[in-house]
Formats: sequence, C-alpha cells, structure tokens
Amino acid sequence: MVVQCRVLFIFLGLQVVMMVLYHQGYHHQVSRVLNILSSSILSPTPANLIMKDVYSGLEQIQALNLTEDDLPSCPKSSPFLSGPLKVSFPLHLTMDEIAQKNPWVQMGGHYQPPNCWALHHTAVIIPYRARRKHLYQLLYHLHPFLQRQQIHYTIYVVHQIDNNTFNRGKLLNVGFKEAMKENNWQCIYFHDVDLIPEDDRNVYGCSVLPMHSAVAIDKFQYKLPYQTYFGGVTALRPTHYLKINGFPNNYWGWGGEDDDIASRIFLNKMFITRPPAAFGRYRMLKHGHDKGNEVNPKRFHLLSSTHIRWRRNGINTLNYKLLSKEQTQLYTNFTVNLGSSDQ
Ligand code: UD2
Ligand code: MN
Repeated sequence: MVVQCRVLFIFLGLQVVMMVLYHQGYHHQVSRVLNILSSSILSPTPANLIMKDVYSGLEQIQALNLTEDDLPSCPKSSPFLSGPLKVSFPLHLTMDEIAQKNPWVQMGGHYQPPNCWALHHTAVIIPYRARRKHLYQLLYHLHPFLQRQQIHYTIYVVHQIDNNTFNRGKLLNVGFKEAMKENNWQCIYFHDVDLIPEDDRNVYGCSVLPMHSAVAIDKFQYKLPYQTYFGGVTALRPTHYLKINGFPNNYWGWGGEDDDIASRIFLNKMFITRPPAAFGRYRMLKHGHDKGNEVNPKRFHLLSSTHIRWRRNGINTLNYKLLSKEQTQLYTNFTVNLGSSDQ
C-alpha cells in the first residue's frame, strides 16, 4: 500500500512538472518525453513482458484420443503464444539434439498440431548454401516457434550445390515449385537462413496481401530501412505468387532481387502488409559477404526494367536440375543445380 502511494505520488508529481514545462513553452520536449514514456509503458515491448524461452510450455502438447476428422479447429489465438521470446544461441547444436527437443516434428521437418485442426498451412522455404551453423540455429528456433502458433507446416531447404554465383530468387522459385508438388500449401514463407524471430505473435500464416514479416531487425536498429523494403522474411499465398510470375531468375549474386519482388507486387496492383513492429522482430546471425555471392553490379540496371521483364522472367521460365530430394529429421532438402549465370 505504501509503495502504491509512493508510485501515485511520483506519477502526479511528474504530471505537474510536465504541465509547468508545457506552459512555459517546452512543447516539443514535453511531447518527446511523453512519447518515450508511452512507448515504453503502454506498448508490449520486450522490456515490460516476461520473456519466455521458445520451448517453454511446449511440453504440454498432447495428442487427443480422436481421429483427424473429429479434431476441433485450433483457436484463433494459440494458447501457447507468449509474446517476446528470450533468444539464446546454444553452442555446437546437432541435428539429433534439436530433433530430441521437438518430438512432434516428423521426418522431412513436418508438423501438424496433434490436438487441433490447424488454421494455417505453411511451407517455409530457406535458400541455402554453406551456412550450416546458421541453419541449425534457425531450425532450433523456428520449429518450436511455429509449434507455439499451432501451424501445420513443413520446412524446406533449397540447397544450391553448383559452383555458380548464388541466386536467391531462383532458389526461392525452385522451393515454391517443389514444395507445391508435395502439398497444396496455402501460404509460402520465404525465409533467410540467418533471421531468428523474437516474438511468437508474428504468426506465420498468410493474409489477403503479400506479407513482409522482417519489419524490425537488430542489424537495422529494429527499424525499417525504407518503405518498400521486402527483404529477409516474406510470405505470399500461392495465387499471389503466381500472379506476379514468381521471382526473377536472373539476379546472380547479392542484392536487388528483393526489390524486384516488391516491384512485381506493386505492378500487379497489390500492396505489402506487415505485422506490428513489436511482433516482427528478428535477430540476424552475424556474417560477412559469402564467397560466391558477391554484390551484383547489374542490380540497378535490372531493377530499372522489372516492369518490362516480369511477365517473361519468373516461374514460367524457371529451369534447374533437381539432383536430390532428401527427408532429414528437421527439414526436407532439395539439392539443385541452377545452371550458369548466362541467362
Ligand atoms: C539481404 C536480405 C535478403 C536478400 C539479400 C540480397 C535482409 C534482412 N535480407 O540479406 O533477403 O534480399 O539482402 O540478396 O535484408 N545465402 C546462403 N549462402 C550464401 C549466400 C546467401 O545460404 O552463400 C542465403 C541465406 O539464406 C541468406 C540469404 O541467402 O540469409 C541472403 O543473403 P545474405 O544473408 O548474405 O544477405 P543480407 O543479410 O544482406
Ligand atoms: Mn543475412
């Protein structure tokens, strides 16, 4: 009681100070202080909520003694959601260790809530080459993250095996095509291997608009670098993906393909939607520029002609060689040869 009185007293005192300052002409300063206070007191930022481990509570997942047909629908908001997560990076992760922590995940990186009928059916596609440590960290975090959301999902890794320059756009196209052969997915997430989500309210389901989920990344001080930014983690319904003719195949090396995809969306009269910044938070695992993914000097030139090219460069012109398809404990792996960079 005494503590409550003191808090109330301090609060009232602050209000009086603010009023006096305001009337003395310090409008700008007062509103700045109020903004800071309201954003830290009222908004659900990590500082004010108890941050849980991404695995906490998942031991409660239990199968019901019902056939699939009789399962109830999962609730709109999963009871496992806890908001901001305490993100930590265990050292020397192995596939077995991660699999043991995720007993409900089936071969191929497949999961379906055992106790309810999922509302979201999502394929997660990861473009990949030579980032094993990042991949294991992502798998360690993403599996429990998606189970917290009661989503039906599979994680697909599209591995560029050839020695040609890396091509993220083309790998994502391959991922889309191969994943859709496996299942009639309703939502496709395109996910960089090095982005670890920090808040489980960033639900990996599709909305009626193309989704850009990586709104606030630590690398960019948790701010959107620019308004049309569409990098990192994005999601589309298959119909929207097909409407924009998928992604460009001809961005070899680093950069530009994400802006090309954004242009395709705008050219098709769609808009981008985003989760609130407090939800769309990510940590990017540290890395430099990879060998074989050098900055693409042609990217600005290519971007200037997206409006001319998008119809004849995309999923309808995709060619690649699928060398193997393998089901591991934690993901389905597509190993591909993308061909050479001459197209
Ligand atoms: C930014 C974008 C990314 C993409 C890229 C330009 C963000 C958060 N991300 O990432 O979406 O548009 O710029 O191409 O802005 N990769 C490998 N092996 C490699 C090279 C790349 O696996 O040798 C994959 C991996 O999934 C990686 C992704 O490609 O996360 C993007 O490459 P990056 O992380 O090197 O580039 P970055 O962080 O600038
Ligand atoms: Mn990165």
